[in-house]
Amino acid sequence: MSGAANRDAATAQAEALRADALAGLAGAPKTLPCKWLYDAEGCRLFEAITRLPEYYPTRTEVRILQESGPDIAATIGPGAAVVEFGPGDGAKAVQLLGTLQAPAAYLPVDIAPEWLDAAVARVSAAFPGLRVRPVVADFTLPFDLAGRAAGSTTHVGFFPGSTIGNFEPQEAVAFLRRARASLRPGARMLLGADLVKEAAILEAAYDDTAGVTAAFDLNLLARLNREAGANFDLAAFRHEARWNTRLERIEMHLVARHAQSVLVAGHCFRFAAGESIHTESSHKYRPDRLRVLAEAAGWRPVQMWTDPEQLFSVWLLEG
Ligand code: AVJ
Repeated sequence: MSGAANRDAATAQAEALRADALAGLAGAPKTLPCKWLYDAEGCRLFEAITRLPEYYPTRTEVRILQESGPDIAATIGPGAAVVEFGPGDGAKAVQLLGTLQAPAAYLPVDIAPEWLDAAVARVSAAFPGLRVRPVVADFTLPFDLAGRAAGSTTHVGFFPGSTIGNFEPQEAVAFLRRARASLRPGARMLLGADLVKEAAILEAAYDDTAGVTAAFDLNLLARLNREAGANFDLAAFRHEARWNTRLERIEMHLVARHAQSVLVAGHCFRFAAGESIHTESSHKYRPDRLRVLAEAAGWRPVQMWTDPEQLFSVWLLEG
């Protein structure tokens, strides 16, 4: 991308952040979209979260992918093109591509071109002969993959990490339906989903003793200060992880320690003592509910793999 195009993209992003902040903070309850947690500092903190003793999802999913690798490879067969939605640093793609038989291509899809670079570099280094074609697109909207994979390869969508859990259930169905429409007919989808479990395990995973998740959550306020003309006092808010029993989701909240006013881009927002900003929901699924959700989006679940403690699930769906 040219410098000018990068600057335009950055300006559009700053405007979208400001608009989302003004809308979310004007609501009752106050909310901020979780996608804004992932600036450079947020990505670094999220990486650190994945290595915490309390944060079981990443290591459990990696182990499931390892142990069910031969099974997954046999079901998918040779010559598939892997289409990954939100590839992060590409580490999980390297693992999957390493287990598949002669994969034909890797197509990481992300809205931010600079976030695709890391995945492209990592996968290209690990598989020098592999066809790697990044796709700049917002995967929460419909997009076209036509012509991005060689010949008659079959597509395998890859959506690991339980990112599906950050959508509201009806948004998750919409995403899965659009993903199906974007992939070739006959495509498969490999989906990671975190499972419902004891509240204590979940709350610890989202509020670790080292305070990394708290720093990750509070960085959103620091980002608004840096990029959206806000004047949040970070010491006046504390991070909280709440298990919502009814909606079966972990919610991250930033709770005001005392009554205060905050300015964001010239607009004043008042907080009562104890009032919170809801910054993220991480839905957990029971296998039966995930099955219903996939079917509502037109997919057929063909296999589910889990770990011995049934903490996490990896699904293979057929179109
Ligand atoms: C990997 C983005 C799905 O919800 O578990 C981790 C994000 N938030 N700790 C998750 C997250 C707080 C994570 N996702």
